[in-house]
Amino acid sequence: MTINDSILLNQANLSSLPDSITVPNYDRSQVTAGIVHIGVGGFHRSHEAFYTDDYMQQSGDLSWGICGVGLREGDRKMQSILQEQDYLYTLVVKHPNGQVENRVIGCLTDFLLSCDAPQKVIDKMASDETKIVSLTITEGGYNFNPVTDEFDFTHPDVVHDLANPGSPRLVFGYLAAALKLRKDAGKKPFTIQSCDNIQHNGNMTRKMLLAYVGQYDKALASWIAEEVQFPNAMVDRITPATTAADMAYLAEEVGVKDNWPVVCEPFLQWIIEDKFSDVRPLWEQVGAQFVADVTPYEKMKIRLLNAGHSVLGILGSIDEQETIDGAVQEPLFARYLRLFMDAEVTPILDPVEGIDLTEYKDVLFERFANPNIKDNLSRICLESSSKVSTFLLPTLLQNLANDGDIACATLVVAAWCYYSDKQVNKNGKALDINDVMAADLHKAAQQTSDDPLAFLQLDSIFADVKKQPRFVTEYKRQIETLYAQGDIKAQMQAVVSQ
Ligand code: CS2
Repeated sequence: MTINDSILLNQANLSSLPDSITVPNYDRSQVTAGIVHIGVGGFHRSHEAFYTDDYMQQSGDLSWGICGVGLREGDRKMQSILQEQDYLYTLVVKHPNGQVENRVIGCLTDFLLSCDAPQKVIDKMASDETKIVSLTITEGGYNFNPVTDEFDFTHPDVVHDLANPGSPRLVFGYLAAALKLRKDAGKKPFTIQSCDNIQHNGNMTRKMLLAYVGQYDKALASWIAEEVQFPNAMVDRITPATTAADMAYLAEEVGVKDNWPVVCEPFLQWIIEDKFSDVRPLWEQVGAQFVADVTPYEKMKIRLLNAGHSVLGILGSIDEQETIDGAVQEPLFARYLRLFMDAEVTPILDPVEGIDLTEYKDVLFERFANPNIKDNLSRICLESSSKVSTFLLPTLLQNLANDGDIACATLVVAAWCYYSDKQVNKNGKALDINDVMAADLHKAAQQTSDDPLAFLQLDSIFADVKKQPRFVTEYKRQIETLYAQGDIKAQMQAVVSQ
């Protein structure tokens, strides 16, 4: 089949799609949007949207459509592609054995861009239909200082939003404006549901929103504190960035022309605290787990999976690895990662009911090794300044306090400095670095030859760890060797052989 023979994905063509692709079994014209979701990236579309679509398929309860919202100009491309496809997209689930499941997800009902129509976004969130506002705005989107965990009022967008409450740029301005409309109308609030990889993501959202609102409207802040629920949740499904090859596969082998499908692994998990401001979808009917306290699950996942990704991402990038599966199939990278998980993370995890940690780690290795999920290291290293602070440094700090092992994590910090300074891999190939702090990271890292501890000057990241002499000594040793020899594998080998 050629791309010209493929059928364009849209509502009118749904019934003509090939049999090999599953399509929604519900009447999309009857769906109402009980959820407004901010940050419609690949992960939202493979995870919450998948669960919600599945729930509507199985229950027939059509009040859980999702209205997407983009807060950045960069979301325009996704918005216009999805709009052309009547908000339909294909989820391509790739198993390690080569089996592929293709399914059209139908629960997205609309997509608003806040930069075009801020009031429309606020009104949508405030409307009676909306029961949940969910978020995947990345770790950096919560605007907290990672060292103090306090709201960063110095951020230029926050200054803007406080002065322009009708057309905010950040999520907090939208949540605050919509909740104010609800409060003034005497209505119930919506639930605010974070789906980002932050420990206690609900508590963090609550704390940041209350700090922001408390700055200018104490009465609204008290109402939010009393009435709005922010369930913590652990979210999981590896979802690499969509590539041109993914679109070509759908067009040429399946016969569907989809301009922004999502590819993901079969594994998925969502563990949520059962506290909602109003009604919610019965996601437990389609595999989500509701628990009273999500703390041990989220810590396990973030410190093993997400930190494990960063370990492979940063070390692998300065070597010559391109993808997570490629890196984990190299024995040295696999041994290093396992040592990090066993010696530095496992000792600080609390027991998790129903989960055998050894098995959990074995499954993580299988997931990372899935040869059909080409998860590029440039995606993994995207916004490393937030990821390292959230996924890795808390483990390092806990081990420093407990006299635990720190060699693996410390070498990753040294490697991150080298990566930020050189910006090329060991073969001289330019690294694709995307980080709001990229310029600061580069500037600090560049001074390493004169001062081996220069990178640690970045207080918003390292203020706590750099106070620890044991860390500083180990970091200095690692960074001096790295700058003298430029051989990351030799240093990884030395760590695993210790
Ligand atoms: C990754 C996550 O962004 C990252 O660094 O670790 O996107 C990861 O793939 C997901 O959290 C998996 O659930």
